[in-house]
Amino acid sequence: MNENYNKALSVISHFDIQGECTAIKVNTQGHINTTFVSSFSHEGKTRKYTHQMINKNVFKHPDEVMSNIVKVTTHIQQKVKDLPDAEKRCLHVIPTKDGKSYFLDENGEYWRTYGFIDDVNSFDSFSSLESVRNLGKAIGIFQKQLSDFDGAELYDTIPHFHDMGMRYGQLEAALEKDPLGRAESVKKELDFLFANRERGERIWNDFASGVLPNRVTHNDTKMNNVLFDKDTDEALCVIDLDTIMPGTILFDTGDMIRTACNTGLEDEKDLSKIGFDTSVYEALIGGYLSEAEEFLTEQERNGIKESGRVITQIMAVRFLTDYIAGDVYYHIDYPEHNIVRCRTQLKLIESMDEQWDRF
Ligand code: ADP
Ligand code: GN1
Ligand code: MG
Repeated sequence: MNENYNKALSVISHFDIQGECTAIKVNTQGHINTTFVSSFSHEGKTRKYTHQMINKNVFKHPDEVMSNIVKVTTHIQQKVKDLPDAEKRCLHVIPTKDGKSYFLDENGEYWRTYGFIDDVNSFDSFSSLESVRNLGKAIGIFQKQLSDFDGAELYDTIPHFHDMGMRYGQLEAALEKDPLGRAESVKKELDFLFANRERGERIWNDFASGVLPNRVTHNDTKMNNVLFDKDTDEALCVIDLDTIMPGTILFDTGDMIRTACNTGLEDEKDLSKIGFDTSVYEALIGGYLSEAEEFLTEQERNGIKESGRVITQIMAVRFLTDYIAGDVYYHIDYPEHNIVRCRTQLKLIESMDEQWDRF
């Protein structure tokens, strides 16, 4: 990280920011990009910025990611411009000094800068039923804001991102190689996942066949990708826009359910702390429907409950794949991190299944 830190210092000077940089901190909350927060002092005022080195292993065309983000944020900024705290309700891309949305450094790394949204919280697990209701509402609002955005203008930044069949294919390919000999130790997890494969593939198949409408979706609506007002708990801003692409709204309901309704953290080692909280689910979906009910089709409405199970399953498949492949995709803090994450997802599904008739 230190190496990247020094790199950040030199890269920041290429962005169109006034004043003098007084501090840089690292943010380790995301699993994908490398994120820094800087403070700048200018004419007696301090302003903060978020700088990110875009993960090129994950996003093969960072320029296309930035093209999507500029279009989408410009669109949303128009929608929120008359609301209080408008500047906190959408990310703002800070251009480079020569007017580009990213800076390409001498090592071929792509960097971007956003205005830092301050006085907000970002949660890794739910804090109150009210905040969860607000999360659901924010995702509904986000989908509505993009309902008149033409998906054909967007690049597919990760093609087939939520294609369960493709994800199982990646798992099989990793098993075939098994570079660290880890497959032997995860038989139980594999048995469960392969037994559930067909059920897990249905949402993608309904999306691909047109049964589910094709809309512009976020595709990574985990709880810490939403910023909450520190004082009012309102969910102000949906961030992490790298995967905005055409999709079904069920990808987004699914990931908010997966992350918000878990009684424990995504990487909790003590599985007794992991469970599906049905009262959180009711609050979350109540908040979501208060915004989204008006535009959902019957198929979408009926798929919401299943979407939480499916997105939890796809994450179990993806974490397990990365564990077997040798931790090549997600940031990890220790060698078992990905299998720990996979197991929490499987425990969450077990808990959903036990209570399936109660929510
Ligand atoms: P990743 O793709 O690695 O998840 P994110 O874009 O989600 O990266 O950023 C990581 C974390 O940084 C977020 O969870 C959030 O806490 C924080 N963050 C990112 N952008 C901003 C911003 N503009 N203002 C405040 N915090 C931010
Ligand atoms: C990644 O970028 P981040 O940490 O918000 C991943 C999501 C997963 C999530 C699991 C581009 O999200 O798909 O659901 O980790 N993003 C990408 O925590 O793969
Ligand atoms: Mg994120």
